Amino acid sequence: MATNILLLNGPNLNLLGSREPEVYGSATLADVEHEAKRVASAAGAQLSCFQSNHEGALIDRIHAAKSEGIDAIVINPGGLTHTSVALRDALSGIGLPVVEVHISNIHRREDFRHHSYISGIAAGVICGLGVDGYRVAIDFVIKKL
Ligand code: CA2
Repeated sequence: MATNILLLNGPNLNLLGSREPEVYGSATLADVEHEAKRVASAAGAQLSCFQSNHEGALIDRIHAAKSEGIDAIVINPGGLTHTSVALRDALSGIGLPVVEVHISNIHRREDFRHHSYISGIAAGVICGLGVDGYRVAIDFVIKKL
């Protein structure tokens, strides 16, 4: 059976490519999702995508993942990274491997971005590689998890 990956993006990542290109680059979320599907498909895996600006919608999608046969989650939780115990509990509650991705290097930015509630339950964390980090995470999930 093909590896089944869920790519999640949190609040404001729908704005990719439209503002702050110096921080987040010029690729749009549609570009990121298209490339993620291409990379997964080339490796014989399946990938579905979901973005929401709502914490509860992300948590509902995470809960549904288990019964849908998802094998691993790649997530950029956006600003919820630094605030959401609930998102962490949802991810740890379903027991699937998680890779956390940040486009920017959160450790070079404001102090409040240095702590992640997600990293402690993630198999791996990628930050600062721009949108290439999504591809690295997907490659890792397919080859190692
Ligand atoms: O570097 C990342 O990927 C972040 O997860 C992005 C979050 C930020 O709160 C995290 O600290 C780091 C913000 C996403 C907002 O994305 C935008 C994209 C374009 C324009 C405006 C916001």
